[in-house]
Amino acid sequence: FKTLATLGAFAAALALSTALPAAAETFRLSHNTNDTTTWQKGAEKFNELLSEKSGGEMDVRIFPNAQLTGGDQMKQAEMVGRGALDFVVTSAINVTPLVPEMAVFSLPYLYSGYEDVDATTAGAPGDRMEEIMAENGIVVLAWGENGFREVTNNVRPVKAPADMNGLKMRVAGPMYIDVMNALGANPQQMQWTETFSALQQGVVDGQENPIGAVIIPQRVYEVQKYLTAWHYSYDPIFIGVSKTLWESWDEATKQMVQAAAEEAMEYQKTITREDTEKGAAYLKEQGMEIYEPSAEEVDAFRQATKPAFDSWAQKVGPDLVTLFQDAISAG
Ligand code: X2X
Repeated sequence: FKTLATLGAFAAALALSTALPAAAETFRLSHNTNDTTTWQKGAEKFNELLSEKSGGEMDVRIFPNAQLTGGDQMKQAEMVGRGALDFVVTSAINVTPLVPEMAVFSLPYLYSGYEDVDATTAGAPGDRMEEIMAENGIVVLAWGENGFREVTNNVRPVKAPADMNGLKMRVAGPMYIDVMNALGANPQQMQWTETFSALQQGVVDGQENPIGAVIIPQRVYEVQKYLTAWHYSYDPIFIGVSKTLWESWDEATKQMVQAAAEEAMEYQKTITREDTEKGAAYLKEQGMEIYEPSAEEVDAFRQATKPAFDSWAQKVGPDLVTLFQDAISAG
C-alpha cells in the first residue's frame, strides 16, 4: 500500500517535471562592429529565428564591438575555433590570421559585381571554404555580406593610384597592408573599435569599408570628407559556430540552427545591398564628396594592386584562386 502511494507520488512528480518548460539555453555570439550595423541586425534576426524555431529553448546573447575579446577583432574566430565562444558573426579578412585561405575572397578586383560574389558563396568555392573552416574548428552556417570596400580619406579626392601616395591608411588585416603598399599609401593595422577616434584625431587620414554595412551606420561620414567607390575588395561575413558545440547537437537541432542562420544571413544581405544602393546619395547629403571612377580609372587601380593580388594568390594557393575564378566566369 505504502509502495503504491510512493509510486503514485513519483509518477505525479514526473508528470509535473515534464510539463514544466525546459530552461532556455543561452549562447554567446560575438561580432566586432557596433550595435547599429547590418551585422548586428543579422545577429538579432538569427536570435529571433532561433528562439522561435526552438519554442524558446535556444537563444543568443549578442556582444558587439568585440567586447568578449577586449576589442580584438581577429581573436574572435580563434576563440570559436577552440570552443571558448559559441557563435561569431565576422568577416573573411578577420579570420586570415587563423585561416590564411580566407583572404581569397578579398583579393583585389577578384569580383566585378554581386553576381560574381553569389556564384562563389553559393557554389563550389563556398563549399570548399566551409571545409577549410571546419578543419579549424568553425562550422560556417551561412554567408552574409560586409560588401565591396570603398576608400575614404580627409586629404584629397582619390581618382588615380597616385592620389593614394603617402596617405596614412587604417586597414583591418594583413592583406590590405600589401594592397595599400602597392598603391604607395602608408598603411597600419588597427582595430575597428579604435578607428573612429583615430580618424577624428588625425592619427590616420583614411580607411576603407563597405558603405551599407559599416560606413553609414557607424557614421564614418562625420570624420571623413572624400569617398571613392573603387570596389577594390569584397568582404563576406558569415555566422559561424564552434564545431564542438555543433557536434554536441542531434540532427534536428543542427537543421534548426542551420535554417535560422541561412534565413538571417539572407535578410542581412538584402538590407545591406539596399542600404548600399541608397548610400552614395545619403553620404552626399551628409557632406561627403563622392567620386565614382570610370572603367578606365578602375582599371588603373586594378593594375596598381596586381602585385598584392599575385603575392596573396600564392599565399592562399593558386588552386583555390582558380576554383573561385572558374565559378565567377561560369556564373
Ligand atoms: O574592421 C573593419 O574594417 C571591418 C568592420 O570591416 C571588419 O571587421 C573587417
